[in-house]
Parts: sequence; structure tokens; C-alpha cells
Amino acid sequence: LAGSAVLAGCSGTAEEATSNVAQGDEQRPNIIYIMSDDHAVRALSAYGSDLAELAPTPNIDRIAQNGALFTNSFVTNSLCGPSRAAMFTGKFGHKNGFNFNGQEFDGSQDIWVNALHDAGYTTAAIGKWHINLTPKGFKLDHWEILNDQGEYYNPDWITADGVHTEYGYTTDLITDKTLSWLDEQRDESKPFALIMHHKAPHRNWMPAPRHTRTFENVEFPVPQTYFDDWEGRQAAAEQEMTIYLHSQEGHDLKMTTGVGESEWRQDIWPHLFARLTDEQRKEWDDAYQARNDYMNANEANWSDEEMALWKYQRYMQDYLATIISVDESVGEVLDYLDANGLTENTIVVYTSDQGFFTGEHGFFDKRFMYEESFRTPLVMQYPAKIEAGTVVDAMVQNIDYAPTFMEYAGVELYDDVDGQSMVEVLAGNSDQARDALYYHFYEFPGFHMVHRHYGVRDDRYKLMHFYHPGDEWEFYDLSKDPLEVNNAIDNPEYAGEIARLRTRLQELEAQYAVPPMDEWRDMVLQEYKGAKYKL
Ligand code: SGN
Ligand code: CA
Repeated sequence: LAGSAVLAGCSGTAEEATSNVAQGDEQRPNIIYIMSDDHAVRALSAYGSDLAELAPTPNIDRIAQNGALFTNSFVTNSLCGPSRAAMFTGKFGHKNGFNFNGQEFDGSQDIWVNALHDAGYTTAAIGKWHINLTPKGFKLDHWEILNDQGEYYNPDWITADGVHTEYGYTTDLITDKTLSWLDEQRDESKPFALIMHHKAPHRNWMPAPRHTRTFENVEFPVPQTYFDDWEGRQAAAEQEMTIYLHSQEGHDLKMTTGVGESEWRQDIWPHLFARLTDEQRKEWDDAYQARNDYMNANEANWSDEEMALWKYQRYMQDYLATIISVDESVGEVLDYLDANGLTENTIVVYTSDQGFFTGEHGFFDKRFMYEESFRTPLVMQYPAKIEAGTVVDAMVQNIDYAPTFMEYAGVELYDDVDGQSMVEVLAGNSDQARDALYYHFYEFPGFHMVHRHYGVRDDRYKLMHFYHPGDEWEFYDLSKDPLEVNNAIDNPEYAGEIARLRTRLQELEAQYAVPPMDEWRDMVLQEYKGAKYKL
């Protein structure tokens, strides 16, 4: 019944949509929203980092060349579920109700995909979902989603018909399903909005068989802060996401128990490798054997520091190898659009649910409001409206996608949206660009034990408050301390700036109607006890 009401509700507008499509210049754009999981800005070559030449992403870079590269793109809460909820609603977690992984997303609220569907778009979602087990409340004409976090090999898929397993490498399967929907299944009389969400390059960084050895002889540059002592930063000192202290030698780093052995060391989640067929596992063992034998033969002579550096290289080799498949996937989608005359009028976005640490401060994972995880890559092409080679330096946030898509699609924006459309900054007009960003991370206790914190960042300074556990403030002058190693909260030289940012933070809390901290702390604690995953 609900389904037919939805269909009846949009049949009127579907005709308009069809006529729009026929009207040439007036036609509404298609949207392909591609989001990967945990893709660091440093690992996308269009940003020109120290990895750009060693591990290029030529296809994702094509989007930036055809359209826009955002140099200051941020999230609201550097964690998967909350990022997705913010992106779908255009609202902060305290409004959309989703603040940590494992909560249930309320699909009855305003969602841009649904607004477009109501306006006559055909919609689909393929890949990782992770805000509910099924897309409850979403108006999707087609969906095939991974089970929860999703598996890299032979994954389970959830569809309207239930759960089934498919043989293959997940990134490739997502690409195939996307192309098949575009080419064979969608209603071509309507503009489309397609959500394509990759599992990769999320932990535990399992590359495709064809890429397991791509970087085996590459030595990646080690971040200056890899051996950070976290002095003056209590939350940083108390996290559990340091590559050489907290990654699992088997599960994460694919280290074996001895020379000639193929058994993994520590792997507390063996179900992931258990999914591989014997043949796939053999390919893996062969790919890693020589490197693991070398490590096992020499380990006894290595210092702790040498081992920490070896682990960094192994981590980077696998992490970046999973990104090659994501890049290939993007290339296939762009090629499909080119070959089918769809490029001009299709918005293609590539982003990640958040940034990621690639050894900075010694870390993997995200969560912190430090630059590497607070920032997320963002490129967007729409040849009909966005000039090729555009560079947007204005600060944008993942709550801005909803209003942007709605504006481009000519759909009226629903109420109480926190984000702002990026259409103006994309056209080169940054008059209305925001001057400061609000951030809030809630998931403590949780994986990696990053303390709860919130904060404000402007184009030069950052102020953060870690409030649970503890009560610590951090302040950085990003122009002088871009690596965020000198907490200047007690530096009298900055007293004026700190006071100014404290005020700006309060103003943002008022603007976004953030509940008062005391209420908030209690509310989160209560809600957290009810979360699906007990941590
Ligand atoms: C898993 C990972 C964590 C990661 C969370 C959240 N462990 O639990 O390292 O922080 O996901 O990631 S894993 O080894 O089991 O993959 S998120 O991107 O979904 O928020
Ligand atoms: Ca993520």
C-alpha cells in the first residue's frame, strides 16, 4: 500500500520529468553520487600529495579535470553512519538523529533522494549502506546493498528479495551492478539519481587479486609525525588506532606466523578471510609469501622502530591497492556516460564518507577533528553547468550535498537544512561561503577509543573540546602548525584568537540548534546504550 501511494504520488510529476528531458537545455541533470569509504585526501592524486605519483588515481582525477576540485571539503562527524546520514539529509546528527555507527536511521525524515523521486526521478542505490540493514523509508526504484560493513570478497547482498552471496571482488561487483542498472534496468524516460557506495578502501584493506602485488616493491613516504609523542594532546595519546600498536598483525597487516607458513598471526575476525574460496586463498598466500617470509626471517634483528616502519609500508601497500579498484570503477562509469552521450547532463560526484589517517600521528582510522580525518576528498563534474578545471577553495561540508543536488534538480529545498548549496561557489562566487565549520564526534566508548569532542575551524584556526572522557581543549594555528602537533591552548599569544573562536563556536551552536552540552551528554549516553552494536 505504501509503495503504491508513493508511485501514485509521483505519476503526475513523472510526465513533467519526461517532457523536461525532451527539452534540451531545460533538461534536469542526472546524478551519480559515488562515495567510497575511508579514502584519505592524501590518496587521491588530483590533490597532488606526496603519494600522487606513486599511487595515482587517474580516473577520479578525470572528474576534477572535467569539473571541479574542492580543496576544502569537510565532514560533520568523521564516521561512516553519521556521515551518510548527514549527506542524505543535509543536517547535523543532532537533528537527523544519527550520531554513531549502529544506530537506526529514521528514514521517514526529509531525504534528498526521496525529494527527487517525488519530483519524477528514478532512483537506485548500490553498495555499502550501513545506516540500517535495509533502506527503510528510502524511495528507491532499485537497491542492492552490502550487509552492514560489507565484505571484500564473495560478499552478502541484501535486496528486496532477501540475502544472497555472490562470488567475486566487491568493488568490481558494485561496478558491474551499477553499469547493469544504468544500461539495462533503469527507466530511460526519467532523469536518474544513482547512489554508488563502495566498501573500499575500508579496513581490513583487502586488494583485488590483480592488485595484491602492485605496490610490493614501492616504498611510500613516511609522514613526519609517524612517531608523534602526542605531547599536550591527551585524547591523541589515549586512542587505540596507532598502526604499530593497535593494528592486528593478521587481520590488518596479513602477517604470517613464520617462514614458509601461510597461517595469519592475530585475526580476531576470522570470518572475513574465511569467505575466500580455497583458490582465492591460495592466490593470496602466493602473493604475500615472499614478503612475509622475508619479514619472518628478519624480524628478530629489527628494532621496534624498524618493525613500526615495516608495518607502515604493509598498511600503505594494501590500503592504496584497494583504491586502484575504486579508481578503475570510476573510470568504467565515466566511460559508460561518454559512450552513451550522458556525460554533458550528468552530475558525477566522487567523495568519501570521511578522510582517513595514513600514518599521520602514527594513526590509521579517522574520528578526530584533525585535518586528515576531518577533510574528505570531493570532486564533481557537470559539464553543462560546471566549467572544466574549476577549483573551489571555499569550505564546504557533507551537509551541503543535499541542497546542491536539489538546487541543480530544480526541486524545492525542505525545511531546517543545515547545509548550504554549493552551486554559487561552483560558479566562482564565494560571497556567501561559510567562514567557519562546526564538528562533533560522539562515539565513545567505541572502536579506537577516540574521546568525544566538538569544535570549530575557520580558514586559519581550530579550537576543539574533548569532553568525554576528560575535559581538554586544543587550539591550533594551521598556518604555522599544519601538522597539529603544538596544542597552543595555553599560549598567551593566541588568547585573543581563542576567545574569538569560543564565541564563534557558541554562535554556530545557536545557529544549528545544538542541544546544551549537559543535556547532550546525558542524551548520548542514554541513546548509546540502545545502539544495535554493544561496544
Ligand atoms: C570497523 C573497523 C574499525 C572502524 C569501524 C568504523 N574494524 O569496526 O576500524 O573504525 O569499522 O568504520 S574492522 O577491522 O572490523 O573493519 S566506518 O567507516 O564504518 O565508520
Ligand atoms: Ca568510513
